[in-house]
Amino acid sequence: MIWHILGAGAIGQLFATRLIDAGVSVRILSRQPSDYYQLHLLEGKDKRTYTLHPDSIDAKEPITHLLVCTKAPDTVDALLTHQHRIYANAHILLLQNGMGQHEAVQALLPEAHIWAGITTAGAWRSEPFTLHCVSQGITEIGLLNRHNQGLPDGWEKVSPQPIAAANIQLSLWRKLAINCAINPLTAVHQCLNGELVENSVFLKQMREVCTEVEQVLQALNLSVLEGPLIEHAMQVAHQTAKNRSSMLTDILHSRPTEIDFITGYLCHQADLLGISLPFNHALLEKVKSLSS
Ligand code: KPL
Repeated sequence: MIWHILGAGAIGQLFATRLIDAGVSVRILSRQPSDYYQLHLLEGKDKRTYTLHPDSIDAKEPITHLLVCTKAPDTVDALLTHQHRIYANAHILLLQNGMGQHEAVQALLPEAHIWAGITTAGAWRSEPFTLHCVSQGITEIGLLNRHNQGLPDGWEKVSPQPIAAANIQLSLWRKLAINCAINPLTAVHQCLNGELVENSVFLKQMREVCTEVEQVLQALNLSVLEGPLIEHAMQVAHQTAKNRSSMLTDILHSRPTEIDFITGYLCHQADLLGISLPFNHALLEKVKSLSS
């Protein structure tokens, strides 16, 4: 079994190293063909070097296990590039922020096993092949379109072991709710996560976002968190105080953001339910205007 990896940014590279440590063969789907490259992983006082093998676009052998760590908006285009090699019953694991892309992948690959994952692991790259893991985090994985209580092939040996989520939809909503509360506001105010709790104006806005998100969660009968969302969002903003959110990072690098798959997905669900979310709609438009 080989796990191919699509989207070898910091999270893709981190999970490549974890799979290699678990004894699993890994191939990076890359646009720049080369025989192999050395990846340096720095974690606490540890420094380890891994050899990663890219697969060129011309490679022919079928892909049976595919980990997707691209940005949510890039998912479908990235899969289309490799679709001719993807085995009909392949296992596809989407380990990304956001919601909505999962349905698009199911429509594209209707016979595939579609797994979804969320992670709080934190990693960043100081250079393309120098990866710093700042937090091991917790990873949850579950199968979206079939009944299964376990983990995908090879992932039982990954360390730290991911949680096999009994209801991954709930986990996705939990992560989405936190991302709705933090990411767009940090993008609009161009601030670090911690400033959302330190600045009373930003905090008031985060409360407004959370109140609206909770309306949608209640209408969908999803109990994703114990206690109010604002408390969890404040805790995450506090724990990641010095972090620049992924959405702000995208804006600062003039890259497309994941707003359509975070606040956009929330607003779309609210529209279907006939719920109005003025604050989140305004944030959606504001972030779109910043990234256009
Ligand atoms: O997941 C995140 C992100 O930046 O995308 C948070 C939780 C906001 C941490 O930065």
